[in-house]
Formats: sequence, structure tokens, C-alpha cells
Amino acid sequence: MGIFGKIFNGLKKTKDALVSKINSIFHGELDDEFFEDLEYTLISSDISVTATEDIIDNVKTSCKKQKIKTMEEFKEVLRDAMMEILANDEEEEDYPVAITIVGVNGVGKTTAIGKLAHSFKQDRKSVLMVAGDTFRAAAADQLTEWSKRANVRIVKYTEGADPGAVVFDGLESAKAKKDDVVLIDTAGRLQNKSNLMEELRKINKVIDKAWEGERKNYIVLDATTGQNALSQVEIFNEIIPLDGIILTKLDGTAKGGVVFTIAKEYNIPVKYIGVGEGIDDLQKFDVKAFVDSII
Ligand SMILES: Nc1nc2c(ncn2[C@@H]2O[C@H](COP(=O)(O)OP(=O)(O)O)[C@@H](O)[C@H]2O)c(=O)[nH]1
Ligand SMILES: [Mg+2]
Repeated sequence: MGIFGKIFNGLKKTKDALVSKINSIFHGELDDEFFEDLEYTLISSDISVTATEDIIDNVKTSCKKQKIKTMEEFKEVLRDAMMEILANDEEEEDYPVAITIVGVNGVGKTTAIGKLAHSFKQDRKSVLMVAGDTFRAAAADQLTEWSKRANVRIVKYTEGADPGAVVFDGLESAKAKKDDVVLIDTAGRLQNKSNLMEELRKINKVIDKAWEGERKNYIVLDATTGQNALSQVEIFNEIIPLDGIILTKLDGTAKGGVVFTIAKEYNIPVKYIGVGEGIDDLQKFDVKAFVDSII
């Protein structure tokens, strides 16, 4: 299946929910009642009120200007309005790059690292994984599995080791081997917030000191948690400056609209989306492909 097919399938739930609702509220005319129902429909798919207002304003203006009458024409206008909200200047990664992956437990950090490693490998980059989640032995084991699947190197310590030390060794190893990409896994125990903060600050400092290449901090958010994901952005952004978002599990929710909320409320671009558990199920976020997949 091509990239587009993957995104399309992964977003099927969101599309089914949105399109069937929009079709059901259309009663032959694009009048005030329709726009009110549309507003409600967008909000109920996890698009925030302010993002919805932007979309509705934009759509109303275009409908008037272009004298839109049919549902097919209307969907085109809606697509444009949605793309406008998501528009971001795509900047490519520079190499070598150290990417730190943060986020609460269970959102899909380790899985995202496995998929990212595979995708960089396919672009002929040499990749190193660093098992910075040293809290449970299972975490390093899980990452080791992914390193085998993606066929990349991994640096790990035993359970309970200092995450800063693992990260330091990982970066030294990457420099020695001239790796292009270092993917750093971290723990996400938000229950113990002060420890987590301390741990991430330390990792951050180690990278600042030991790494001269490009660096990025990406937060992983689980799309099925809806608006809950937003408070996680705030909490982590206080600890470590976030450069991008990896939004996972879009295949498991009809509320893919949360992408618009994130784009509107934070100035942090969605970089990748996860649409399944397999190694190929992570895609670079492409605004047009995304919008085409949900409308
Ligand atoms: N359906 C689906 N499941 C995912 C996706 N990403 C991760 N998962 C699953 O979410 C669970 C937690 O993932 P994990 O990487 O261990 O999360 P971590 O605690 O943040 O490292 C695992 O069962 C993954 O297979 C995705 O995009 N779609
Ligand atoms: Mg993990």
C-alpha cells in the first residue's frame, strides 16, 4: 500500500464520522442553520472552538464569494479552510541530529522510535537508538526488539542506571561512528513529576554539552486521549523546549480533528502521525494528504 493509502486507511474513522455528519446536516442549502450545525459537528470531532470559528469564518466568506451551492463544491472550500489552519513551513532535518522523544507512559514513544529508525534507515541514514528509559528493564528490552526490527544499533544500560549517563555514552558512540541520527527514548512517569522533570533536564543538559549537531525534542501525543493531550504539551514544554509533535493512534479514533486544535493553540508543528502498530505505520505529516483523507 502506498503512503497515501496508509494515511487514508488510518484516518478512516475520522473521515467516516466527519463526512457522514456533514452529509446528514446538509438539507439542500448552505444557510445559517447549516453553518450552525457544521460548527457543532467540527467541535464534536475535537477541533477546538477557536479553530472551528476560524474554519467557519473562512468557509462562509468563500461560499459567498464563489457562490457555492452544492455539497461537492462546499467540501472543496472546507478542505481549503482546513489546510489554511494547518499550514506550516516544512523545514527538513539537518544531519547529524539527536532527537529526544518525550511524553507520558503509553502514548507510543518507544514504538515511534522504532518506526522513525526504520524510516531514516530507508532514507539511507545510519541510526543509533539510546535507551534513556532506564526505570524498567522491560523498556530497554522493548527498544532492543525495535532496534532488531529496524536493524540499527542501540546503546543501553541495566535497569536503574542513570539516564544522563546512558545518553552521554550514546552520543559519544554516535560521534565515534559518525551516525546521522540518534533517537533517545525517555521515561514518562508523570505520576512522579519532580523526578521526571529532573531526569529530563539532566538529559537535556547532557545533550547540550556532548552534542554539537542539530537537536530536536519531539513530544508524543496519543490522539485517542483528545483534549487531554493538550495539557501534556504544556507540562512538557515547561521542562524541555518542544520542537515538534508526533501524534499517534490516529487509526484508533474518530477524533483526528485534534490535529487542528494543536495547530491553532500551540505554535508547535505536527511532524509525524502514527496510524497503526506496524513498522511502516508512521508518516511525515503532510497537510494536504491529511485533509484529503478526512474530507
Ligand atoms: N493503533 C496504534 N497503536 C499504537 C500506535 N503507536 C503505538 N501504539 C501502541 O501503543 C502501545 C504503547 O506504546 P509504547 O511505544 O510502548 O508507548 P510508550 O510508553 O510511550 O513508550 C503499544 O501497544 C503500541 O503498539 C499507533 O499509531 N496506532
Ligand atoms: Mg516506552
